[in-house]
Amino acid sequence: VPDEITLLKGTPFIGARTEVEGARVVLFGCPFDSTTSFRPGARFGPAAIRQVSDVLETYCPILQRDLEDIAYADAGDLLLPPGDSRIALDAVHQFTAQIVSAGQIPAGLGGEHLLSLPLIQAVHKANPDLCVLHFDAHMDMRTEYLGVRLSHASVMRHVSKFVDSSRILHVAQRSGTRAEFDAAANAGNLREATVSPVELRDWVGKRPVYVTVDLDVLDPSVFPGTGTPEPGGVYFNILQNWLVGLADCHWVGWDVMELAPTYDASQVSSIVAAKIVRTMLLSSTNG
Ligand SMILES: [Mn+2]
Repeated sequence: VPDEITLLKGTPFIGARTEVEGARVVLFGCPFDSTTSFRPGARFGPAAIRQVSDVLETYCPILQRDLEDIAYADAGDLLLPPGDSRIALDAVHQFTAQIVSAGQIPAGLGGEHLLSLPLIQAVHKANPDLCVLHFDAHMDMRTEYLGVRLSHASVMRHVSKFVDSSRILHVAQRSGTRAEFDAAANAGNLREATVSPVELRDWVGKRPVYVTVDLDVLDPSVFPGTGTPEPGGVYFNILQNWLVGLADCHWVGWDVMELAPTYDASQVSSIVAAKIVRTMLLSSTNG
């Protein structure tokens, strides 16, 4: 376990303050991709999201809300050691716990999806009645991947050890083992891509919600810049409408994971990721 948390400061996300104190939402980068099973590169995701974020307007005409009206900070990137998941997970957990104990909403920018685990753990500790919305192409419910238990293919399996399956909703998954899909069918906690924003909002209800977005939930034609692209995904507006529909819910944490910018020279994937971050900043602070 590292003695202290080290944050690397760069250009912040559009409109963000760099001072964490007093912010309602605290963005921070998790540049780590050591367990990525196919194509590495998600460690460069946080920097790419920030770099292109200036192309966005601060105003969202769908939500009719402006980033200028909310207090959010960009704390920078956590210094995470390549190749040691436990140290990386501990650092993310420690920093998330700090944010949560200050009454703020932690928002992680990935980085590989495994890093959602310590984020959700720290948020769950303060919110025992937490429910989790999981947008992803993949079930991520494997017990291990090639012998590795702490894998990005196992992240939701680990989450399900402390958040009951009835309080996890998997949305739009289209890739996984038969066992993963059978388990979700038995638990009744998988929704197809046709699920409406209202259905998702009603499922969350008044409970504190953590929203984890693995961006590969989007179709590779929309979002090719990722480590494990999976055809058959949703268009941008589908994902955005789901997130907009949650604007009146009680958000207590969220993340946007798995942008690997070097696989998309057009930078469209990075812009897609940045716009999803903007949407989640505005939706999570509507109340
Ligand atoms: Mn995935």
